[in-house]
Amino acid sequence: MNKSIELYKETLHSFQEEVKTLKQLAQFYDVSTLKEQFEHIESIIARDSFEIIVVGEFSNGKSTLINALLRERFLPSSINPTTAMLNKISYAPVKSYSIVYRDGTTKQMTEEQFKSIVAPDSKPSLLGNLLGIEKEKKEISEIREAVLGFPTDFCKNNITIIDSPGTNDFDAAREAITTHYIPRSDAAIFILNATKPFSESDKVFLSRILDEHLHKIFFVVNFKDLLENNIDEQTAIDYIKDQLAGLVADPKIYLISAQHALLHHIGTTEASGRRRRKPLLTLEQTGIPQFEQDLDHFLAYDTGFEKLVKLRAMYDETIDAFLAEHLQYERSMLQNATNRSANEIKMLEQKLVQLEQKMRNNMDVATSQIGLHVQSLKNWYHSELTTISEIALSTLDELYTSTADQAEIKLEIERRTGKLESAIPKKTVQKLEQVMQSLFNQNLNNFKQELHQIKNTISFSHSQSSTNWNTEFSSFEYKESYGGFFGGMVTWVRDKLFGDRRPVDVKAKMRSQVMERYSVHINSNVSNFESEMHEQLKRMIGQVKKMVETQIADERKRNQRALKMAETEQQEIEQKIAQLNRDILVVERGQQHIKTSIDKYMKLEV
Ligand SMILES: Nc1nc2c(ncn2[C@@H]2O[C@H](COP(=O)(O)OP(=O)(O)OP(=O)(O)O)[C@@H](O)[C@H]2O)c(=O)[nH]1
Ligand SMILES: [Mg+2]
Repeated sequence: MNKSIELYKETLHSFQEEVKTLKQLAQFYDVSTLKEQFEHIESIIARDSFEIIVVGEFSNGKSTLINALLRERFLPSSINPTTAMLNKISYAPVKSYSIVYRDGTTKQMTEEQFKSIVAPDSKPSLLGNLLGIEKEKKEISEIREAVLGFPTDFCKNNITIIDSPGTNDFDAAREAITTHYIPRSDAAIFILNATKPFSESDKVFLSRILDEHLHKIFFVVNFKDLLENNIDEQTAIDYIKDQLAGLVADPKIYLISAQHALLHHIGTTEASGRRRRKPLLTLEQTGIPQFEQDLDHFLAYDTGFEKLVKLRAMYDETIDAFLAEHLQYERSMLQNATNRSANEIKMLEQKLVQLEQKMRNNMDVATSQIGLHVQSLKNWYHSELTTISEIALSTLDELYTSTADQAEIKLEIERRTGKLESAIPKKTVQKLEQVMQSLFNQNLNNFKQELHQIKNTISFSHSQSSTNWNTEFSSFEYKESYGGFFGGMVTWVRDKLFGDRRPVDVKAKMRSQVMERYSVHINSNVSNFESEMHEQLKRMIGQVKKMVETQIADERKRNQRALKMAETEQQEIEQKIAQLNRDILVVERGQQHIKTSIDKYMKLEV
């Protein structure tokens, strides 16, 4: 049959292997529609026979044409709609008739039984057998198809010819043929009627056949004998060619008379003894010999080719859908996802670095301003001490008399200055707080806000919960150490003032005592205070700096955890993308492989 049957089988085999892989992939990606499509292709590959289906409107001569090819009135035919179901005719050494029911069961039968079921109207039932007809009709609805054997060379080499029921608009049978049988067939004989060529319904039917990748179609125009002359014949052919233009490239059109050819073939050998009409056309004129020759050639040489063309078209369509709608689509989605998280990570890192730098600058500025603030603190402290000293001396002047009790005076001085003195540490703390506020408050609030924003970005993308953010910057830990300084100073002053009891000129002595206590040490006290304030502010700024750094470091750590998560996600996504890339490559290579092996086969065939 085929010049290259081995290569054909080889090509089909590699096709089968590719489809198997792809079916598994479709299953892996859970695309059931494609999986079904691949299974359908598999079923076509697995089927060893070549199926050629005869289609067309009812009474166009489908059954008669097949009979002419078989050279026997094997299938029933009549002017009424006749063929009621699909008849599949394959080679068998002796004629055989069987019916396949919808439930899958098969029933062998005699020719008579078969004809009464398959074409009940072609053989008028006895009037009294009305019940029988009803029964037959009911039976037809349960039948899926008839499988017939016939001893003919035409069907040798696994060729099956299928006679289909006639169709017209909105016909259920047509629907079943187009949706169920056409996609399975490898080629078609489309029968038209020369006296009413290419109706609108023919056109609709044809476009559906073409949609199903059935591209090998023989256009057979029957009833040639009913045309008056050559001019009519040419007109019919031209009209059909016109109609097919744009739908089918280079269509093969045969003008035939199936009935007249059949009459020629049956000749005098027909045993039935029925009355025969004298053939009006010669066998050559029936167009059948030419058609037969082309069909034979096609069946002998081109069936494998046709099957592969059809398979490749279905395969390409399925692969394209698989690639574009599933694999490549999914890949681009995942690629977008990785770009997004990579950008987020970069952005967060950058923001933290910027914030850290900004805070360092703020600290530097604050440190450089320490001197300025210490100067004003020092001035304030000096004036406080001076005021206290003045109060002390004026109190002595006011109260001193020679009879006055010295202890009383000292007590009064102590009373008047004590409140002011003891208020100094508290006031100093307040002043320091003011200084810190003027140095940092705005900065720290901004810092807080900015860090918060960064955290939000992180928690938005990676849902990390924030901890400890409510640490307040206002609770500095400088009060204790500052209190220590003043405590020491007060003790020292008290010892100086009240521990000494030398008997000298009483007022002068008292005055010098007051001076010693309140005035003499003002400058050294102020200078101690100054260096202490300097240290304090430095320490406080250092604490703020540490706090900021800790906050940022914490954020960094958190960010790093988020990064790790993002990276793991990214790794997963990248793994998926790599998997998709591999699978896309598998699909593309498979497609290429099929293309080359089919091309190789076709080169040999042409
Ligand atoms: N004059 C003439 N009549 C034909 C020709 N071919 C078929 N017929 C007749 O047309 C009628 C219909 O033929 P069938 O073969 O039953 O047509 P069909 O397409 O199988 O019809 P359905 O099975 O009903 O769809 C029959 O009476 C045939 O004898 C032909 O070439 N010329
Ligand atoms: Mg028929």
